[in-house]
Order: sequence, then structure tokens, then C-alpha cells
Amino acid sequence: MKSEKLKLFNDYNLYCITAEALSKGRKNIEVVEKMLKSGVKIIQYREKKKTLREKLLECEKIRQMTLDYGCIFIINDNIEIAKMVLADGVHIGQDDYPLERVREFLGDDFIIGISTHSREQLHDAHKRGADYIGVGPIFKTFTKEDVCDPVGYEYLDIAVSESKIPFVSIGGIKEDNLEEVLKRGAKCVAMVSEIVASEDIEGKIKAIMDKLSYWRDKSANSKGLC
Ligand code: 3NM
Repeated sequence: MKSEKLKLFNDYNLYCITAEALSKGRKNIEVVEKMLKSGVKIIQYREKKKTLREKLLECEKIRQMTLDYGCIFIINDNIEIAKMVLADGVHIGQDDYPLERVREFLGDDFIIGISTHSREQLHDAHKRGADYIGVGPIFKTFTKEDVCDPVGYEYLDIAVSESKIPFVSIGGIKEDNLEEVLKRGAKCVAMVSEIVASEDIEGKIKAIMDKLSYWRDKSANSKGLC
């Protein structure tokens, strides 16, 4: 059920995103397999330069793999492919189809996430019925073309206090600055280059997940004390 899946977005999880060009010669399927074996629970397929046919074939495989591991599968931009492979959701940008139209096309059971870069876009995404929002880029990133300047902690703090739906922090987040972001209230973090460009993807994910687990436990304990 969608509401069960969305709980993962509020529970100190790592949201991994593919980028074959940065993956040091490894294919997306190989990288996704490493993510799944390492226990990642949310994966987004994001490829800007491949043909629709190539994307569809990869997404069909990843759909099966993610089902086998009980992992949420989100597809960036390509709403038709998301429908064809029965992904769990899509992630769209501000310049993609209007969210209401994407909802009409995919139905209520699909998770729809949208990138936001300002308070105004955050509230707009709420009004339009997004299930979660991307909040970024928190730090400078070289992964996304034409991305705006970092929104920094200013917008992250706004998302922490004003978002009524789960949000995923993104942009330049690394193992080394992860805890700064968690300390400010983020509960789901997306990473591209830090994971896919790592020589040791499993080791990198483990180190990140250890930090996330520490914060998950800390948050559970502090709630227990209330
Ligand atoms: N979206 P990395 S930043 C895909 O701010 C994407 O909406 C962003 O890559 C946004 O983890 C970004 O390598 C790229 O910095 C994030």
C-alpha cells in the first residue's frame, strides 16, 4: 500500500539514484544489484541520455529485482515507462508535465515525487497532491545539469518545519556531510555520485546506513522519553 511505502521516506532511509555515466564502467543493473544486496529500500532510475527503448528494458529488469528485494522503485521523468513496468512511483521536475496530469495518468496508487527548490514550490507541490518532495540542492552538485545554486540549510530548515509530506534531501550529500543534514531534521537522503562512483559501493552504503541507523535509534529513543 502506498501509505506503508511512504513511511520509509520518514524513517532515516537512503534513497539511491542511478547514473551510469558516473558508475566507473559498471552497468546500472550491476550497480542496482549492489544497492539491493546492501539493503537499500528506495531506488530511483535516472538516465537522461539513453533511448526510451534502452530505458524500458533496464527498468523492466530493475522492476523485477526491486520486487524480489522488497525495494521501492521510482522512475525519473518517464511516466509512460513507470506505467508500463508498474513501478511504485515517479519523480518529476518543475518543468515536466503538471502534477495533476501525471496523477490522472498514473492513478492514486502511484507515488509521485517532485523536485522543489524554494518555499513557494514546496507549497505548490502540497496543493497539487505530491506524495513527497525533493529538497535541494543542499550543497553544490556536479551531477545534475542546469541545476540551480545550492539552496543550503535555509530551504532545508523551511522543509523541516513546513512540509506536511515526506521530503528527500538531495544535492552534494556525502557520507561526510550526511550528519549535518540529519541534525537539521532530514529523515531521507538521496545520493547519486557518492554511491555510484564509489569503488566499493557496498562498503559505502554500509557506512552511510550505519549513520542513518544511529539517527533512527536516537529519534526512536527520544520519542520514547516523551
Ligand atoms: N536533483 P549528487 S540535485 C538529481 O536539487 C538531482 O533537485 C537535485 O547528485 C535537486 O548526489 C541532483 O551526486 C543531483 O550531488 C544529486
